[in-house]
Amino acid sequence: MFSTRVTEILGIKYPIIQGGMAWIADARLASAVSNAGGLGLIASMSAGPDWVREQIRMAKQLTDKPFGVNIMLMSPYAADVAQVVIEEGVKIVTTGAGSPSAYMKDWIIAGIKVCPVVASSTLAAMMEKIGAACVIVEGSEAGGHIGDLTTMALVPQARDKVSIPIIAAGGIADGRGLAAAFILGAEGVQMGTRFLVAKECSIHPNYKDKVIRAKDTDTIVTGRRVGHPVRCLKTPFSREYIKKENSLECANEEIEQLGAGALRLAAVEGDEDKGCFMAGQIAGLVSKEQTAQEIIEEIISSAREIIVKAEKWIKK
Ligand code: TUI
Repeated sequence: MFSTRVTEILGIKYPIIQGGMAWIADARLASAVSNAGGLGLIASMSAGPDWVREQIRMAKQLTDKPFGVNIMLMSPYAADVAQVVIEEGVKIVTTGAGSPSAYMKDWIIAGIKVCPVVASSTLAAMMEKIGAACVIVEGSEAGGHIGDLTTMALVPQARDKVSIPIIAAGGIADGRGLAAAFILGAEGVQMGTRFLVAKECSIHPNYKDKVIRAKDTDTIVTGRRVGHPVRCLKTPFSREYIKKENSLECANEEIEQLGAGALRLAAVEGDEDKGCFMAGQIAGLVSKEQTAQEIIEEIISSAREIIVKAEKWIKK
């Protein structure tokens, strides 16, 4: 056990949540993480409400442990999926890339524990006010769509603004990250990049390979100009994207067009030229494929050891 308010609220053994990665987080990955004692999430961005419903039903077959659904609020299907989670009796919902306020009342009435992802302490406080069970605060080290603040700056500032438990995300991939997050004021962590290389993660082998080979400086942020900053691995595609973003001759529409579908091309096709391989700055630390259970157990035992021995850092 590694009990915190987060494990108690979510009904899980360890305070480790798997990121709801679009086009990536399906029933297979979510159930593996949940079976290992963490919280697995199914991402809803990938397809429409029918796909999500099917994945929820599949996850119910694959695990008897709690799992959740992540709703990407910029998705054209967000409102439909918001309804599907109620119909299917999902117990935990996380949201990203916006405010879930329009759906909160219905979800709370349905008994759903809502954990929004936010990128500022102001929004964290707002989420508490509208009934969030926990808040996931995500620093800009994270992969995918990001805000401006780093995890190091964001977690303690959010801690001072809310009473509900904080789950830290962005730049966390091992026991040191978990221990550090606790010291900053979090009571759980969410990890995406580390779970990209889980054996149960069905992304294309090229994607896993790129994450495993990445070093600390191998991610960049695309999409700042069009207001959708996305952290991904440096590839011919992302370098070209940045070049076009920096070019005055290139219209915003052309830039938006370039990004459309690129995540699917990376995750499903492993397309090295046109794919957008989203990953966090911590990718350099991720060095091998392991089962979700191996990942979680390694992180928990390492964090436990670090926390117990923490006083060694002060000589006197
Ligand atoms: O949502 C994510 N990460 C994502 S979503 C995604 S799919 C996508 N693909 C192409 C372009 C854009 C997205 C890939 N990665 N993380 C959670 C997250 N939420 N990070 C930051 C935020 C956030 C940002 C602003 C949450 C709320 C927010 O509020 C703004 C507002 O509406 O006030």
